[in-house]
Amino acid sequence: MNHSIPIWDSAAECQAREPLQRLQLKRLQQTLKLVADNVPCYQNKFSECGFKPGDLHSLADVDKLPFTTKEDLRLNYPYGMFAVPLREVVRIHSSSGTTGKPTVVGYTREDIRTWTELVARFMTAAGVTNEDIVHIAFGYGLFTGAFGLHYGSEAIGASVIPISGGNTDKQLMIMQDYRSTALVCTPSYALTLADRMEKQGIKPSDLALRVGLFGAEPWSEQMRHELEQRLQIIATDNYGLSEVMGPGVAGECLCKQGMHIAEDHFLAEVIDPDSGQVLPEGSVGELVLTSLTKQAFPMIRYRTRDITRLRYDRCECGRTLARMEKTRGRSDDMLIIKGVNVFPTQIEEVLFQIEGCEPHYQLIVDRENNQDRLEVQVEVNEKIFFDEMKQQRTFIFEAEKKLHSVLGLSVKVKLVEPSSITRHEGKACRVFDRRQ
Ligand code: DLL
Repeated sequence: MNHSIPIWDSAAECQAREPLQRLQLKRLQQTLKLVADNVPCYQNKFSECGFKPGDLHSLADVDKLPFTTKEDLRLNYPYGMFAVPLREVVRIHSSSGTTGKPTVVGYTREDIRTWTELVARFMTAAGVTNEDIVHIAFGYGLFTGAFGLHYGSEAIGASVIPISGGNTDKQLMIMQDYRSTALVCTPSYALTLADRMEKQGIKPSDLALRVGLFGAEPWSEQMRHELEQRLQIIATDNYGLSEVMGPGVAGECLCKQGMHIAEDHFLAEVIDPDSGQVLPEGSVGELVLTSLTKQAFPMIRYRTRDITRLRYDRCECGRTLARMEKTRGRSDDMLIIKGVNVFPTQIEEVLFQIEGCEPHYQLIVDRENNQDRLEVQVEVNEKIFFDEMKQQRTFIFEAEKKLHSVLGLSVKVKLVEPSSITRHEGKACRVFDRRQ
């Protein structure tokens, strides 16, 4: 074990698999009893498939349990899935639903304690200590990002700057003056900050930043590289979703080889999104999560729609908890173009490898003469945009060729003026599907 890397809760994070699995089984049985006694949605689901909580004797039996989907949460809006009376709930958050009603999630005091611990775990894994000044640029509000990271930072003893989202110039002023060392936001907002710095002539050495804790949206390894170079930081990834808790479900250590899942609090499975079958270890598929300790809002086999792969080998940092690969995105974000599955992150990876490409792009999907058409609009540096046509043509040719070879699909690349694509303050929105 590498003792130079601090671990927040080594008893939990470095335990052997056998005791971990015993703990998971015990906690799963308790959770099943909790929902069977208190949540009508689960009572109905269990009776429909003839399952009784006492029937679960091993973790392998988990596939006998029904899935929970976002639709279940919508049907039980707002409080129907809560397993405790509201007087025991001390906090309510909501998912960032873009259509229809949001989903509502609740926390007991104990749930907040667990959440705080799990965020402190991954922040410590990313190298944050009580010496750090943590700059939280997630929007404070119903979104779980800001409050989650805020409580975790305080538990570590770091100094928190709850600046919240937006107002990029002020962010940069505070970052310089207060000497922020750890930046918390979405990767796309980190990029917006880097762009603004460049515009204002602020150099990374004018700031004290050394680490970024980025999450809440998919981002590629190329984007990581870009952020590390431009901000001169170590950029780490962390994952979570409000339905399951918020940030803290999984996070990277400094080895940056996948995000450690808090398996003592969540049981993770990977399934085939079409058949619902559990896939063998190491397969790419949809992540399904079951909460093992949550009180107010337990989730049984929640279909996250996020596509990833799990690995169970021991990490160089000494943690034994399984790791999930950077997610390629949600299966709902996956575009199907002329029958080919395309994730926006695949396009991002290709674009960022091309000389002169700026890290800002958007995807426009349309239908022409009954044929799907994907246009990739991308910003290029001023030199290419305002220079001779020849250079532009070369860029387009190279981008279209590389995209074709990675996606197996012809796409049209259009160069757009520097700074013309909307910058993001929260989660990026890069896909415009005009086929519907
Ligand atoms: O985004 C929770 C969060 C806040 C995670 C801050 C990390 C940091 P929701 O708004 O409910 O919750 O969105 C959850 O965002 O199902 C994924 O599709 C996506 N997502 C979250 N983290 C990552 C990540 C928060 N690191 C949805 N990589 C999830 C890729 C992510 N996608």
